This record gives sequence, structure tokens and C-alpha cells, in this order.
Amino acid sequence: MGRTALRTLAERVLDLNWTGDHTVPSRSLYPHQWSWDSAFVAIGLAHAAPDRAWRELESLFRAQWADGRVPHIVFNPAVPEGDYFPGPAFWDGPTTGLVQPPVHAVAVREIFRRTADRERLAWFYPRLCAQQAYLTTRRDAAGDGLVSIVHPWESGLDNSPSWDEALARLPADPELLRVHRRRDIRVAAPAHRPTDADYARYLAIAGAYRDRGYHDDDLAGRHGFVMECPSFNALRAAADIALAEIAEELGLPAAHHRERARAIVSAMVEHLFDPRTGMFHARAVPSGERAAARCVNGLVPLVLPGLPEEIAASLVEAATSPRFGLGGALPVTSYDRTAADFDPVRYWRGPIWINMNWLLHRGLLGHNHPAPAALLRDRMLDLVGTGGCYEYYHPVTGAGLGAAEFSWTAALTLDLLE
Ligand code: 2M8
Repeated sequence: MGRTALRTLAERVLDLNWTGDHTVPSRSLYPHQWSWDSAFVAIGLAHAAPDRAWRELESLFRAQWADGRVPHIVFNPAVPEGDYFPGPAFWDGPTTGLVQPPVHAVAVREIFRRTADRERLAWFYPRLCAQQAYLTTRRDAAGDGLVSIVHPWESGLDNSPSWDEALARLPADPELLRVHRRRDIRVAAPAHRPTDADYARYLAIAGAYRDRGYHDDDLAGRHGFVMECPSFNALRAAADIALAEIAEELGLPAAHHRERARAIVSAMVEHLFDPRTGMFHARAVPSGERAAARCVNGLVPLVLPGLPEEIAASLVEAATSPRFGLGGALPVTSYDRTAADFDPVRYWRGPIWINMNWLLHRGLLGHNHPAPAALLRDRMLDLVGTGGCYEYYHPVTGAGLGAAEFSWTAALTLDLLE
């Protein structure tokens, strides 16, 4: 498909999924507003419909909690409860109490670059700072300067092998799935989604957090799933770099943002980088055990400009190895292709995701690898151009998997076309 046709296709998907004040990830599987999806969508809309890009994030931040957290799903009250599970009845409120990776400051900076709308930038700045403050003060469960997630859903990489060891220690109560019926596997192929055992654990962890009123006191001592995710923390440091630029634009002090970004990068290198694998790994709190699996979230820290060059070089080497296939016929996989349990169709356990590759593309450019960056961009555009804007793609055939007409794939395609 030619580049103009691809742009038209991507814009059409975003139009289709626009509800009037936000974009749903996909009409079929995800009929509400998701936090990091909206950030990626806004980055694409900044090119095609900048006013809509602002409105996308404004609607999300209107749902920000008093403690600063930006919820991972904002439920649309017009959507019937049965259209998504777990919906508002499970969470006991108009949003979930979980968060997702904070890509929003980067998105706001991108929209501002294209609109120069200083008034809207000034509206977002304190809200983005409150989002970071929540993560910094309430979610540093290990006290090591890194944010902990309290649910696999918070990583955005739901069933990534990064969480296998931690989840295996928790009971998978099948009763929960008798009480609550999954909707996703009625809309998508069950083999392409997390398993029932995964979902039983997801519900148990979310229910425990909800039953404590979504409090973050003593997470390490009281909560069953507390993990430091490398991509979540990298995106949080990237947010501080974007916030520094936003603060400067508004004539406000910026040094504390840069300082915090530097501190996060040092803590990540100290606690999450494994020199033996040459990449970052998720880490359990309080045990400090690093997950053995090599997953794409361990490559995403390449987006950080402040990463020591030898570490950036080792990430590029790991990404280029047969494990992830950078530079090959298709973009990078979500999991190590050579792992015995690599699964080409099951969600975050093998398939190719455009948002992860878009982040790696930025990282390659930032660390001065223009040739592999250009090749990766072409591979992504070919994949979307051939298959359409799918949620994820088969790592051998390139066939589209999961939801068709998926918003962030469309949005990031628009950004790559610029
Ligand atoms: C997926 O996660 C949701 C739960 O949040 C689900 O499976 O129902 C993930 O891919 C996540 O990263 C994404 O934000 C969400 C909506 O696209 O779907």
C-alpha cells in the first residue's frame, strides 16, 4: 500500500474509534478509554487533527484522581456493563484504580510542538506533575527510586512472561471465573488472549487492591503482586524529560525534572539491568529477584537519552540478535523468539506490537542508529500497509491478530509517516 493510502487508512481508523471526546482502542474489544492508548493516539492525532489530540488527553485528565493517579481505564457510562469485563461494577467506580505507563507528558509535548497552544500546555503541566508525584511518592514500594506496579495490567503488557514467576506464586481460583464471565474470549480468539488461569489471578489481585480502597500503604508487605517494570520506569523518566521541556516553555524551573530523570536512569541501571543478558528485566518487590524472561519491556529503556552509551549499545545488540530480530524481515517481537515458550499468537508472549517498536525506533534515533531506525520504520509501515491496523501481528507470517482497526497502531503509523 502506498504511503498516501496508508495515511488515509490510519486516519479512517481513528475517525471510526472517536467518540466525541476520546478514542476507544477498538470498538469490538475495548469500548472505553484507556490511559496509555490515549497518549499514543494523541501523538498520532497531533498530525491529523490537533484539536482532537488535546481533547483526547483533556478527557482523560478530567478523570485524574485527587491523589494524582491517572486511571488506566475511564469507563464510558453510555456503554452497557456487559460490553467489557471487568467493568465499573467490578471496580466500584467510574474508573479503575490502576494506572498505566505515563506516556502523556511526551504526548503533550508532541501536540504542543504542532500547535504552540501555550494555554493548553499550562493546563496540563500541573496535572502531569501530579501524575508523576503520585508515582514517585506512593509507588516506590522498594524505596529504591523505582515505581512498582501492583497489577500486570499496569504494565500494559498484560500476560508478558515478565510476570510469570510472580504470578505462579499466587493461587488461580477458578471460582472467580465462574462468578465473573470473561467477555474478551467471546470477541477474540481464546488462543490469542491470556489464559483463564491468568485471568483468575488478574481478578484476585485487582480485587485485593480494590478491597483496600486502592491504598498504597505498605504495598511490599501487604500486596500479592509488586513488580518494577523496566518499560514503565523508562517511560516515567522520559516523562520527566518532557516535563523539563514543558516547564522551560512555560518559563518555570525545570532542573528538578532533569534531576529525577537522571536518578531514575541510575536506579534502573543499578537494579534492573542484567549484564549477562545485556538487557533490562522486571524485578519483584520485596524479594529483589529479577525475572529471567527476556521481554521487549527490557529493550524499551533505549528511549532514554541519558542511558550510558555502553548500555544503549548492549540493548541494540540484544534487539538485533535472533531473539528479537531487529533488522530482519519483520519488526521486533514482544518476547524472545528462541524461548521454549515463545507463542506466536498469544498477546504479549510473542506477537509484534507497533507501540513497542515505535518506542524502539525513537530510541535508535536518539542513540544515533539512523540506518536500523529507518529499516525498522519501513518494516512497521509495510506490516500495517499489508495487514491493516491490527492490535498485534504474527511474528512469522506478519498476519494481523487481535482487534482489527486498532487505534494506537493507526496513530503511531501517522507519526511514522511524518
Ligand atoms: C490490553 O489490556 C486490557 C486491560 O487493561 C485488556 O486486555 O482488556 C493491553 O494490551 C493494554 O496495554 C492496552 O492498554 C489495553 C487496551 O488497548 O488492552
